Amino acid sequence: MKTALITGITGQDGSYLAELLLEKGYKVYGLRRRTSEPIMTNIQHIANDIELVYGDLLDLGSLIEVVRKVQPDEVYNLAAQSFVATSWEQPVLTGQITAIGVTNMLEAVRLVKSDARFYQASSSEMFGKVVETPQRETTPFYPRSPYGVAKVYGHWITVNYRESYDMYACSGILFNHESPRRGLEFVTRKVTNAVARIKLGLQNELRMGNLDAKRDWGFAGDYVQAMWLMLQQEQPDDYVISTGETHAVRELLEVAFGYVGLNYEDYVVVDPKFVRPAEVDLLLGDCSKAKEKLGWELKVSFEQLIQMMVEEDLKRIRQEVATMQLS
Ligand code: NDP
Ligand code: GDR
Repeated sequence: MKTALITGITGQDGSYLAELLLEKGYKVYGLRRRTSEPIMTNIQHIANDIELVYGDLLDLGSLIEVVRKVQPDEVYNLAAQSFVATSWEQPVLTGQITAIGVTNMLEAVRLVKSDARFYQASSSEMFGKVVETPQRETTPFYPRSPYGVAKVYGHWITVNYRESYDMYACSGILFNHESPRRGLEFVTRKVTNAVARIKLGLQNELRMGNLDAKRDWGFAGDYVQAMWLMLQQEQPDDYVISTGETHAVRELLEVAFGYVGLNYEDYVVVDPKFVRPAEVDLLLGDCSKAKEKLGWELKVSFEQLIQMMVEEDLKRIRQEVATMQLS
């Protein structure tokens, strides 16, 4: 039985990855922070199958202790301050967690179990300003937010540990991926949650930022497969994971509102509060290397993804309303 350690297990990707590794027969450990609100909605359903260990990416000592205890064969470093908008409000903390946190995790692995395979959650936000389209592994980085800058650091330190210490360290450059477990602050979930609330008569307006930004949106369940595949190869390498399709935020609104028979223009208001100081205008990934070398495949289309998210939000909100009416 292989043992995996997942940082960021309470987040969207951590929960899907934990499910995948459990299916494959892994013993799964997840790093958890001591926080004031320990609900952990995304992993409640697998709480008995995984083991949670306390630690924080900001605290090297805690990570060393965790790696000593877990003795992982594979480490998936998914933890980050991952919301781009917040990275302007908390640029230093974002750098500490999303950049230096990667070095902390790599150091813990190097010092305690250097033969463990390491996955770093790199991001298409590293491409930032359009230099080349579609973006691929060789496209130069030009990050446009403190988050993007921190991810560039995390990416290169991972490459550097691979080259300096001969560690099996990979960096997955993942484009946006979404699911019903996506945080409510991210644009897809903000929209699908609002569509469900508007349809059920609980809300009548949705305030948004830049509707012209374009993203390459895939399904998180498909993307965690790629993370696992990257750690099963003979040689460590870096891969772009994307759908190869791009859609404007406006199209996301059309599809999500359209799915419940509504016109987004009747509800959406552009609010400067949600417009970012610098924007990434266009993301479109070329994942041909991952398809060819990893045999990775995409299963869920953009339309299916948005439909799945609207349906899940409708279901959850209907249940919440029913529970409130009963109590
Ligand atoms: P989430 O925001 O859903 O999850 C982030 C996770 O990081 C949470 O489990 C959070 O734990 C944890 N975390 C935050 N700070 C710390 C810390 N100091 N120490 C330990 N854990 C911490 O992110 P996603 O699941 O969407 O993304 C996973 C990773 O992939 C992130 O690194 C993200 O930047 C990256 N990425 C995501 C993409 C996407 O489209 N989803 C695309 C490309 C990259 P807690 O519950 O305690 O807050
Ligand atoms: P992103 O995702 O910044 O690409 O980072 P997000 O869903 O937050 O924004 C996508 C695009 O939508 C525009 N937008 C809005 N965004 C939000 N959140 N709220 C709004 O009201 C709104 N209106 C318009 C944004 O300006 C942006 O252009 C995500 C995160 O998961 C990162 O961690 C990850 O690395 C990248 O995807 C790839």
